[in-house]
Amino acid sequence: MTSKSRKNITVKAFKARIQHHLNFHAVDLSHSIDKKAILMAVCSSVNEIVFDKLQSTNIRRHERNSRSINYLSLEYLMGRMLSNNLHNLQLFKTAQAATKELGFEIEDIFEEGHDLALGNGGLGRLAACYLDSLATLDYNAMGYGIHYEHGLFEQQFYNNRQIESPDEWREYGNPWEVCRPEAEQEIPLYGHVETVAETDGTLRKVWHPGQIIKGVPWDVPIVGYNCETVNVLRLWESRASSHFDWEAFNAGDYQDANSAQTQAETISKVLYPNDSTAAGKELRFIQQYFFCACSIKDIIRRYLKHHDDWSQFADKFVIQLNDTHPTIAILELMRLLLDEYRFSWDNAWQMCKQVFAYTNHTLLPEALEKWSVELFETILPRHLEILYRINEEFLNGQVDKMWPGDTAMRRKLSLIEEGQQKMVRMAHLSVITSFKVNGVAEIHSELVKQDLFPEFHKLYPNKLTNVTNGITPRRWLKACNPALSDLISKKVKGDWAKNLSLLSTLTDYAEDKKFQQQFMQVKRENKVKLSEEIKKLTGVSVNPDAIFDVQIKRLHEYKRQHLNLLHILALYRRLLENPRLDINPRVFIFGAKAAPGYYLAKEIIYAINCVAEKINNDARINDKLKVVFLPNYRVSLAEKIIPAADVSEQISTAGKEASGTGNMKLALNGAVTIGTLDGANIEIAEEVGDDNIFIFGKTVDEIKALNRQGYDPVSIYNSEPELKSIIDWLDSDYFTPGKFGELSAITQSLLNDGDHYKVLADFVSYSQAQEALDKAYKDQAGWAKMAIMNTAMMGKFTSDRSIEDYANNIWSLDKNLPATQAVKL
Ligand code: Z57
Repeated sequence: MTSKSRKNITVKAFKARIQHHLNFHAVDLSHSIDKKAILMAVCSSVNEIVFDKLQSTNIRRHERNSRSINYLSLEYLMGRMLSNNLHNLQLFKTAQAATKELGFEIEDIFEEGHDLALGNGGLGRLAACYLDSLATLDYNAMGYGIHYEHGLFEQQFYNNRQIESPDEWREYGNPWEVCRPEAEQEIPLYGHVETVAETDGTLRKVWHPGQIIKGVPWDVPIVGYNCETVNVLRLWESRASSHFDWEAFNAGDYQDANSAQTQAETISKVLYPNDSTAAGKELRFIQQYFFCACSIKDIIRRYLKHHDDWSQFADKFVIQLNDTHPTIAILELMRLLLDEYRFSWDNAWQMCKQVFAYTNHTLLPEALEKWSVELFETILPRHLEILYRINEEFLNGQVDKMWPGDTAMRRKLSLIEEGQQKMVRMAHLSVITSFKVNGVAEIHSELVKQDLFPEFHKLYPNKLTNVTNGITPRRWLKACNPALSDLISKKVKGDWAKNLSLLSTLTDYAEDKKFQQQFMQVKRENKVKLSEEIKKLTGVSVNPDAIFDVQIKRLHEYKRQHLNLLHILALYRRLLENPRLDINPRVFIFGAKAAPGYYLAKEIIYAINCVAEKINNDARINDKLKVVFLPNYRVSLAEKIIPAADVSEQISTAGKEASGTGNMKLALNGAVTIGTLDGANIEIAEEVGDDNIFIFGKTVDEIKALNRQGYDPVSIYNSEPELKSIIDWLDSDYFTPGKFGELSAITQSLLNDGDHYKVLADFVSYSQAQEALDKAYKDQAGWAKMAIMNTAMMGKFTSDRSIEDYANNIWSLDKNLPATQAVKL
């Protein structure tokens, strides 16, 4: 099929295809069609086009032999696929009309789809946005990850507490993947290393693994927006290999054979639910190695299919490490080059230094991965030997040259941390090997240079750099907010979803009364829709004319959902003291999952739910305040909340949020940010201007100064009467009748445990910014102008810009020809 006939596919033809697939799924068309069946039939109809495009993309790629970017990530938070694929294929309206003729609203069909939740939060969603942009910009890109049987857990609330249950995303099959048995891999684990003397006297290392696991690839097609490209996300599933103990099986020892299989399948069973903390579990380490080894072997297989020597390898492949999670890929490439392909040490090391680049996503010490030497020794003995040699050459070479005889410096920079238990520092290995290391927002990248890796920055002055994160405007505006998209398209000429900076023409209308009214009318319609969803999910009725104030992100102390909670309590208290207090009605909307093992995060959820219950049922405050915590926050829920948000809460302790990306999504949809000078908030403020954002709180330097002076939260508690009474209130049984001290874990962390994230230090400033915001909302035209300016000035934060930054400054990708000039097939 040519691109022309694709574009012209009629409603009639598309409907016929859906019917064909319904037939194929043996659905009796004389009866009412089940929603799941129609979903599957629509997906199959779309897939006919998608896989056809995938084929021609592959042929084009092969002909051009272009350089490829290989993105290694433990997480991909894809969300639902159908709506996005329809938009990217320009098929949305056609599919909408075709399904309508079959008696369905397309939105209802989308609701039947399950999120692909193979990630935790920002890092995983960033990977998904980058895949969208890589395809849209027609870069030769491949994503590699794990085909988890269970993605991020589902969350419910029971008695105000979080309950987790397993994510069953493949329960009824996943239409968006295809198995590729021809590319499966065998992965060794455990065992020992033998030194063998060759006939010429040289020594060779042979790893005799104790176990072999099979990696089965599943390919998810990634459809570019309004272009010919379809790339692939390749996800590895673990299975018992054919080297599996059939002897034991045949000898009747079925139990043993079966348990080996169970063990093998355990590797890709479940995603670790921690965000910004290292799990430190043996199975997690094996997951990392398993997927890196599969991916590196697949990359080599793809290269050797078209080349008969290694001379072009570093020209044709660049490998991006998404955080330190895939760092072990470095040692696996070294091992294969040395032991399988018989490279000299120097040649193998040169090769590795040319192909890897690393993105750092956090400064939090608890997230910086370390694995015990002991674990390496048991599971990857050969990799440990290679690591030791890299370390030796690094310390005796570069480190000794820069800091001769400085043993303290050697200890500090070594790949091995000495101590009770020797640990391998994965970030150090990534930094010394990679040709570029980037942070994810300007301030974060500066802190990486100045505070996290100052010595590495001195050793390699051109290595550390910045690429500010971005989000795809296809999912995060065009698909999730059709009403605003239509309004924008009336004013903005050209394909703004492909060139987001075009939105800046909206600044011309920021003070246009009619446009302001239309813009706020769209916002109100979105708020009405969200109100219905809130009612459905929580039973709480909210007023669409209230301010919708949104904090949606993982639950973490550094993100300070409890600072938001303290301010809600302040408002509640003020209203009880003066029921006629002149504030805008406000609905506080939370969405957040807590890692199951993160005690305080779960206590914060519990506290917010308890306070919400009290406030929502208190007739004295005349519905001026509502608090809702929406359960099971995930990509598809974000797509409903974001278009309806008036206020975006981005209130992390300065220096702690590497970038944030939810901040960008909310601003793009016309929410006004209240935030600290942290992560990408700083760059958002630069774009929208100080008049269109509410900035509060201590700066990074002020937080550092506080730490130097010695921070004393108790003195703040004692000197701020309102804050004191709120904290005491939370400590009483007011929100948990009859149960005293039920919420004291939080107050203790603030008062007795040092208030690590400076909640009390920022409270007064936050409360003042909230007052200014409330006042600003009363000026309807002024608020509309701010909201419009936010949408208009988000051009910088498209993930297309981020990907062009990576392509130009890190990956050196050749710009592919526009698809219209592509070789006709
Ligand atoms: C994660 O979601 C992030 C960093 C991590 O180290 C891990 Br583990 C998970 C987040 C940051 O916290 C955000 O600030 C950032 O925007 C996001 O990664 C994408 O870079």
